Amino acid sequence: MKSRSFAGLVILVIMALSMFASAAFAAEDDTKAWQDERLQWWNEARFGLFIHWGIYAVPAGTYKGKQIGGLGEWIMNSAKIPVAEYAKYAAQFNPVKFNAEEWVKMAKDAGMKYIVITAKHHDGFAMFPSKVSPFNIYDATPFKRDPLRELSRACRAQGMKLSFYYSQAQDWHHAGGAAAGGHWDKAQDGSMDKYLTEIAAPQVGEILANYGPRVPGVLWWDTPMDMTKERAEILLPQLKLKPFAITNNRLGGGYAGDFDTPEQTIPAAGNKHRAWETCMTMNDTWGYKSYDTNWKSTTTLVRNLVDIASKGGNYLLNVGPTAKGEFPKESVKRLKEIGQWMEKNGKAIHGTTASPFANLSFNGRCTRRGDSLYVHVFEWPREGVKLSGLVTPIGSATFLNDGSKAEYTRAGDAEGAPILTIMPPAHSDPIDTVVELILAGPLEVAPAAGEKAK
Ligand code: FHN
Repeated sequence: MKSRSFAGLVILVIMALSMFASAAFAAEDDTKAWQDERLQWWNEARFGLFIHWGIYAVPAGTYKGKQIGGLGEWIMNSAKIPVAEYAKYAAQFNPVKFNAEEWVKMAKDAGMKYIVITAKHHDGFAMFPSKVSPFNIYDATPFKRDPLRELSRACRAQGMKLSFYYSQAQDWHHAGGAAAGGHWDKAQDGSMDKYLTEIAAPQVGEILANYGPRVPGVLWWDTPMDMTKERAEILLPQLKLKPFAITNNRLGGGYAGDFDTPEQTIPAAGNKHRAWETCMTMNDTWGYKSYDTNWKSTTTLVRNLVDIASKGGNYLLNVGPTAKGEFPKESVKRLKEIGQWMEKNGKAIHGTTASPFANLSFNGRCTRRGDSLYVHVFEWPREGVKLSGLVTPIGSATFLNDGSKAEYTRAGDAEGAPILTIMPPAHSDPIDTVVELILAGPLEVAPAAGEKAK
């Protein structure tokens, strides 16, 4: 065979194979087994950092001298700021204090295993150099850097998964983008299909293609306003670039994605059939607002994480950095304190699954990893905590905060159901003292106290 026709054949074969490869990952061909594989690292992570960062950090909640109600990142919509006027904040956005290594380290030290950052929020501003629209951090600000690239390098170096949030439907800058409450500036009017085809889809392509083979770990869609099945299908082909990227349930058009996203709330019970992640602010806003001081305590944040893990979910906790590129000091403090708790107790969170007990008689939670149980006690009764229904004998019981052995007794209640009493520790942790129970056999829980564990 002549070399030119051989080369032609090779190209044809490669083209055919690549067509087959991408067709193989079409959404409708996805399988439960692939989904489980995709979700494996995410399920083990249990704890991630959400970062809402954009030019809305410049006004930081104040427009024309007035404090604007609502979320910081919504200021353009809430104050009905004209498109051209809002765009001027870009020129003032110069986050010279931004340090990707420090951000990633703060997340890592807090025990977080992944970061989800806003690549583009509803204001339409891309936090990466985009060839699709000049309204981006490289072309429109004096900063001239790509925070997503810097974060992807820092995450790779520190073993953190990097993920991207992308507001696919709402876009208050580009013509045709959706806007809650309707457009307020003629510049916003236009065809949504055109916007999706010419701005959103290619930008999604950019963030999927440009940051390394494993980035993004998650593609986090948001507010599927006016998204139909046909419109979702304008974006979906881009996912073939990263078939193992996990997606959430906010694409719209009937696409369920890989996990559900309760927002600012923790469901009363977990969901055995669907992965889920509670996203939550540390104060009341996602994007930075200089005067939002309603901070949750570290105790609340840790107990939220424990509550969520005990129901088999993930906690995505938000930080809204300033326009200078710093985490608010209140967030830094809380991340540090969470990290101090996680340093000792992280094994009771990472890689755990939901509690096998339907109910607990004390103020606390239970998480499980295989044949180990982690009993989280928020408040110790003097007479100890009683765990009823655990049939399996115990090999060892240890307090994770100081490594000391826990004293316990076993008895049966009037109906003969087993009751384990664990006595209070010498050093309790006011946030949550964890007792690690290593079981002497496969976990068995009496059905009366919970569902029979498999
Ligand atoms: O409108 C957004 C909001 O600004 C923020 O990004 C949250 C995070 O989940 N999502 C939307 C509201 O559901």
